[in-house]
Amino acid sequence: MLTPEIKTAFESFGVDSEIVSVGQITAGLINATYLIETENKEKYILQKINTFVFKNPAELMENIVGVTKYLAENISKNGGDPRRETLNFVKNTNGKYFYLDAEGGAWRMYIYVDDAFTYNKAESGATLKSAGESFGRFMKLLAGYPAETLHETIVNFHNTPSRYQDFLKAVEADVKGRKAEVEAEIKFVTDREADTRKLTDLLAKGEIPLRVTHNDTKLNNVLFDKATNKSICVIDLDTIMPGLAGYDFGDSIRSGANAANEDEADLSKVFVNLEFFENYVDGYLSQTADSLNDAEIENLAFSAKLMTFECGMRFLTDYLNGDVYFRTTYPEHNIVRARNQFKLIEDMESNMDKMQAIVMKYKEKYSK
Ligand code: GN1
Ligand code: MG
Repeated sequence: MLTPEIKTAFESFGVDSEIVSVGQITAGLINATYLIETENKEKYILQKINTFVFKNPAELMENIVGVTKYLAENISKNGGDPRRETLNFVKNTNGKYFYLDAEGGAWRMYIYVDDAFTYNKAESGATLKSAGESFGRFMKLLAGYPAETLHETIVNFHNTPSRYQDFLKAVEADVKGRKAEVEAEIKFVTDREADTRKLTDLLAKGEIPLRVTHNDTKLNNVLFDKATNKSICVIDLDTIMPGLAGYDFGDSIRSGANAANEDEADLSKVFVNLEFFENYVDGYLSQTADSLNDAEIENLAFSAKLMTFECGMRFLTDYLNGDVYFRTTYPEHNIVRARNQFKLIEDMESNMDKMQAIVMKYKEKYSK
């Protein structure tokens, strides 16, 4: 599917080889992603950045290029392979790391990490453990990064109280007349309003710190090696910003410890897989137990519930707004996703004591 706009965008990066094939990767819900193979066998990922979601591609790419260069240096110092363990972006012939097309579309390109794959749904606990290690290591590697130089690519991205206000506005506006059919889901959200403030209150009181976080840690944002089945690196770096450890931990659990895909419509298949949860906690705390404070660790299990709540509420908000944010492939897609997340929350609520005990077990194991 080589369109003229893909060809022009690719050529603007000055690669000295012709395109032989283009495939679209549809796992992500925001940007348009293409795998480009060239005559000289090099493969690239070319992405059209969603500028409805990311208003300032220049600042976004400044964050990403800064962070990936920093990671590459540290990976090399530690004897790793920066061509596999982080993304490597290609400079455009305009001297920047992105290209603006005639319609104002913003494009960027990085070298494809070959012999790798992603999971939309985990198949074994080992996958979760490996993903937990990767996201834990990512946070640890970025502990020394100058956080004040990072731009806020989406303002209030994980500010759950502010997301709750957006939800209330969508209910009030009801632009698509869908409110009447989702009264039960609306009540599910308003019943849990008090939860929305818990982490932001702890931050305001200084009990948990801001860190450099990834903020979009769903399982399919980790690359796994085809040969070893181990995680190689984390991708989808658009939302790297100062954030809370719980955001990254929680969003991974929301996606990776769900026994089903996030858009599974059969809710009997949706529940928290406690074995997967334990494996992720093990991998994550093996890397981070020493750097996180007690309040951060004590709120990890709650963060899993909060991130599931926030995401479900965002799906419901988007459904009410007429599906303007997340990529959907059928009209009920967003409400199916919201119901799925709400079912997962109910299951987490009944298992919260067990989840908390698991976190405390690994805190004990890995704290020095
Ligand atoms: C989006 O880009 P992607 O598909 O990895 C979204 C996340 C949601 C996720 C739900 C920038 O992630 O916040 O949790 O969909 N990213 C953005 O699947 O909004
Ligand atoms: Mg993604």
